[in-house]
Amino acid sequence: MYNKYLEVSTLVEEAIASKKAIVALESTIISHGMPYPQNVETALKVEEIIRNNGAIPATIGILSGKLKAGLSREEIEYMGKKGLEVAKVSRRDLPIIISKGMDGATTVASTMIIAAMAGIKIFATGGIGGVHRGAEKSFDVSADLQELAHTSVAVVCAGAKSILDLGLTLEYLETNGVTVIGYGTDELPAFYTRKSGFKLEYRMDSPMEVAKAIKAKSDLEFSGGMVIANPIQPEYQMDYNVITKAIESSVKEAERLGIKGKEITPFLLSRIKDVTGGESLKSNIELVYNNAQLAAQIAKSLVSL
Ligand code: PSU
Ligand code: MN
Repeated sequence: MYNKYLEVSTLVEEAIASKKAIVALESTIISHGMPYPQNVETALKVEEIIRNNGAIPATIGILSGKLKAGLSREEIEYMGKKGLEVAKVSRRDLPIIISKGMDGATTVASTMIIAAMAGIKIFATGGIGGVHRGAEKSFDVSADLQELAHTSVAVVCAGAKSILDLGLTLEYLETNGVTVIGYGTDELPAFYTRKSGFKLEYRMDSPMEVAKAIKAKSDLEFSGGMVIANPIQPEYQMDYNVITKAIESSVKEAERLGIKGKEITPFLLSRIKDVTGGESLKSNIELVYNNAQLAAQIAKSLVSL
């Protein structure tokens, strides 16, 4: 019944069959979002957090052209070690990676596609892609946003980094009918900081409230995702001025070097980490843990409805 390119691990398949709570995880955050070995440690700990919160993790990636839902520990290690050598795969890249039998790390967009194929409804990550600053000239809008418009997977994230234009990102999501829920907050979190100054229309304060909204969308037979924006824990957030300066200098450096397209997000992430002396990496790791925990709780609530 599955798509012929999809391979679901035994554990995930069993969880799907018995209607257990499952949380999908992406692999670009492993290969392109963090350095080795922290990337592998984080990916494995995230899975553990999901299990400890009563759900089954399904890390998603592409190996030898197969779309994998449920990577093994060894496969996660392999992706993490290969790092930037693994292709970063979004929707447009999928046909090529499959037909050539290549390995690929999945972004939010392609992780949503594979999760939906496998029947997984909740996905935890760090930050989503969005409308880049200067998009009025560059037209750089992440394919993640179009995927959120069409593919029915709810994404728990810490908002989006201010390497993006957060105002335009929210407008784009609104136009495309994507519901954005602030979890315990009235504004869009800016990844490293709890606040961004951009107000959100909807706030929810419990996993069950979120699960009910996801169920209502599915009952309406509306296709498309949802964004659950979960602010970083107060103790791990960064100083607003420090991170703003780091982002601004990194964006300028990317412009100076003429970095564009799919390279820009990984470039900015690694540059910000260097400029902040690794402090941003620590925050990044902690907020992913926080999102994994919430996603597991939402997934559990959802299966109980
Ligand atoms: N934002 C982060 N960390 C990440 C990414 C985004 O804070 O690792 C990754 C995700 O995989 C996301 C992708 O889907 O970058 C977006 O890339 P682009 O802007 O090229 O669409
Ligand atoms: Mn882009």
